[in-house]
Amino acid sequence: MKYPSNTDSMGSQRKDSFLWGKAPSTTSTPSTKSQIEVNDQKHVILDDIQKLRLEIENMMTEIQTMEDDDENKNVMKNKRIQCGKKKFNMDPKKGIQYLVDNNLLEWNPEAVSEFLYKEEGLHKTAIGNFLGEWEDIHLQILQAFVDLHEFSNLNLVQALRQFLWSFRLPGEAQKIDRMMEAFALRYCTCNPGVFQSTDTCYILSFAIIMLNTSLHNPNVKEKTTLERFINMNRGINNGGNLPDELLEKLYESIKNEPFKIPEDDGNDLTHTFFNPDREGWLLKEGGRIKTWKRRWFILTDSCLYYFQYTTDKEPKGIIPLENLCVREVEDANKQFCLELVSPNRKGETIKACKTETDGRVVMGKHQSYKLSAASAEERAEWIQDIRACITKDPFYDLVSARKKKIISQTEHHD
Ligand code: 4IP
Repeated sequence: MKYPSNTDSMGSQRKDSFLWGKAPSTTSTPSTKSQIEVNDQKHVILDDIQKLRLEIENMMTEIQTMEDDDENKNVMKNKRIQCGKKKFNMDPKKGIQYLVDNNLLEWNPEAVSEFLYKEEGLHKTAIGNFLGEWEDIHLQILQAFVDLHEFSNLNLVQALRQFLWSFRLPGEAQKIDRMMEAFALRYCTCNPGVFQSTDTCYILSFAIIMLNTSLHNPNVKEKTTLERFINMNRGINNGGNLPDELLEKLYESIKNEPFKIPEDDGNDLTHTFFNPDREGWLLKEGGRIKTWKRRWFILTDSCLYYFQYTTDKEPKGIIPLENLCVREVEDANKQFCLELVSPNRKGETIKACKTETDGRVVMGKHQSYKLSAASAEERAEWIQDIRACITKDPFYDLVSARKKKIISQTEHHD
């Protein structure tokens, strides 16, 4: 930084009269030698003061500029963060990429997981999708994210409540598997000795999630009893049983208070726990009276639910897909038709339920469900997703795989 020079071109010191309030007399001549010395001293001090003044003034200007810049910088930075968050909610990977590119986030598991865990305004569905990616770095981020949860001295239901509130579980079985595996590992690390193995914790966690659906999903008519819950979990502790008191406590906890599930992306999923496998408009032909009705279909939990409006809480009808098959079918009046039929019992009424206009819930009367999609692509996607649902219930598959693993391990030890 350059300061104004305090010496003139002749090298002599400039005298600053301003500081003294009045101009030094140019006519008076010092009468004695000591007076000359005092005057000289006075001028040196004057110069020093002036120098300091200028220095302070310059510094003030500099600080002011810096403050203005900082303010601008902060405003810009906040705007970029907001923009990154919006991008994240639309496309998690792109959002994180944007934040990293703009030096707003470090690209390492700790920094990213902390961002996902603490930052406000992120959609929990987007967090779930990002954490569920299979690349190595995502697995590390998932690990770091789970490690941010403190589960010490919490029972399994309390820990699950915390965990399942911090993001929304994606619908894909493999992603759920990875997340629940990481959860079980973390829970067992925080609470050593509660379970014989992380597999036990994993299986019981699923049993609790399913119990939650059973007890609080209005569409599940047959509610799991405590006795059944205990029976379901026999032998999962590496061949041994978990204490009945523990299971009873967990059961009561879920019964008294369902899991609070994040719903931040506008989807109405109050009737189900996980993301639907597919949802969209389809035309449906009536069972007895063959009129076509436009209905909003949701495919989830191996069932097809249909609603009159997307915002309806109660479905008009539910078609359990168990024992059904789906195929393309031609129709004289409608394009892109697909049909749900019972392959073994042709001509029989399909097991389903519907709500009559007076509100009564009755058995469906369809021998087949004929649906019409908006395009050939949509029809193909519906068929593919329905087939995937019929052949595979991810939760039961995941749990039964773990149970088999435990059984084979115990047999191996015996
Ligand atoms: C009705 O026709 C609707 O298509 C119903 O669909 C359908 O019930 C009825 O089938 C059918 O008779 P109208 O409205 O012209 O009377 P939705 O309930 O979606 O309104 P499904 O069983 O398809 O829900 P049946 O089988 O109840 O007669």
